[in-house]
Amino acid sequence: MSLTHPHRGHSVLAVAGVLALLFLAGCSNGGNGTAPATSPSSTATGDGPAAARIVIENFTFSPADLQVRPGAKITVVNRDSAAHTVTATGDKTTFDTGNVAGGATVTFTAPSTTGSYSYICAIHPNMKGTLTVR
Ligand SMILES: [Cu+2]
Repeated sequence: MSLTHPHRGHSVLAVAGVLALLFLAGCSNGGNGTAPATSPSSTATGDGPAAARIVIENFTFSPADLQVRPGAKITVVNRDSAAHTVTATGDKTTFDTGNVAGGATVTFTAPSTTGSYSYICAIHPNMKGTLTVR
């Protein structure tokens, strides 16, 4: 009889230890799961320069009308195999990426003056887009 008491005591401690390990494992998993989810949403609520992006695919600018802050950095991703440009119509000095090779990514800086700027691809002038700075 006297041997059962210490045995019981160990069982209780063992169960408590397993529960503690499960609790700790659950905590670390929850932390890892929520951390990546919160960081993209916090950047998305920023001023938008990180999201300013023009994708060229199938000889089309997307989005056709991009809205950015003055002086925002704009990324241009060319998913076609052909080279393209993002060139402001009228005064080309407003912005002009020059040739963006197929598969290449470049950046340019949006004008610091608010307004609506039309642009084309200098190689394929039928490709049209609008950059709105506001
Ligand atoms: Cu083009």
